[in-house]
Amino acid sequence: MDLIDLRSDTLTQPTDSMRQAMAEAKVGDDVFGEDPTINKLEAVSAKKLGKEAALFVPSGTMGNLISVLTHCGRGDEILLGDRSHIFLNEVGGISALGGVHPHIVPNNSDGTLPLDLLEKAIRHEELHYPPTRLICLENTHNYCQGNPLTPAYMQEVGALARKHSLKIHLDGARIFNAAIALDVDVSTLAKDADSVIFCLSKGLSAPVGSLVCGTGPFIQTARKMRKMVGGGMRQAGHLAAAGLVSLECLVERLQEDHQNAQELASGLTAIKAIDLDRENVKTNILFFRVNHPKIQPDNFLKRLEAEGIKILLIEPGVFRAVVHRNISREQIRHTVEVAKKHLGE
Ligand code: TLP
Repeated sequence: MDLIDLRSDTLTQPTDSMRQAMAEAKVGDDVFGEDPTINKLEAVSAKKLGKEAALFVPSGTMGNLISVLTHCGRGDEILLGDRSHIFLNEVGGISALGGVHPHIVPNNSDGTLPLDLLEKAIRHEELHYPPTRLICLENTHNYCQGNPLTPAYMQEVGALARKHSLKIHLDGARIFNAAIALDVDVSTLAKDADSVIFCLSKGLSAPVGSLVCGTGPFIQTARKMRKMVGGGMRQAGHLAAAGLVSLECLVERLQEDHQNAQELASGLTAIKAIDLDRENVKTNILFFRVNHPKIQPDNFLKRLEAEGIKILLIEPGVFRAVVHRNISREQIRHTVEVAKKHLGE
């Protein structure tokens, strides 16, 4: 059996039709705004997300950074979850490069931020305080087991933001997974956010790329920020061509990944030594712990690797497995069998 790589959905390989579209793409210099394939991807993305405009960027990390830089100036404060990707996994870029102060609010286990704590965290005008400008949310919420935030929750945060004249940025790296899981249009999830990023390079299988979406003026400034951080690409239409295939052909199939994640969750939950919150597996991401008297987490990882299965030990004692297009139902079943072999029934 081929390697079963469950470390991330970023590992998806491009499809044959993507490779063909990349080879045949009409391209131009995007810094001059002259790459027709990028222009098309930006227009399609903006329309899908229900925003006026969009900007193609190399990565989700850069998309989030550019969005925060566009909303905030040096010394401004943003509110974000203590489990959010921007806070945990983006090298502190918003502070290091933007001088933006992160004010963290503890995430609920479903990835939401408690509204009362969020409101309490908003600063009033006072000599000693940095001004609060922005609330950042994440959908699906990676470190909260890929949980999708609902339109109702987005609306509540939207109302809170408007009440306090704050903006909302949504890290929607996996927003299409959220839309599929909740059976809503992606634009419904984006509606209350002033800016949204989404990634093509995760479950949607494109090799590279993310989009920042927002109002026309926001994207105009974001384009300048992209240039500033060195993200102005040239004939990147070859990459955008793959992204168009993602959006046209690979969104609906995310459902398959969610079903396979259910199968994996149900198989792993049946193993006594595995502690997994099965009810809260809603998309393609599973988190679990292994409580075995003789097998320590590092050792479990090594045993799986020796059998051609890779997962991540994402924090001490906590494993993450992410299901994606290059993982078949048969590989899911095999993974469960291998886990059983080592941990017992
Ligand atoms: N997440 C990666 C790792 O960085 C953890 C993964 O394997 O899940 N927002 C969210 C919610 C993400 O999960 C990620 C990537 C990003 C932003 C950043 O995207 P890239 O990798 O394109 O910079």
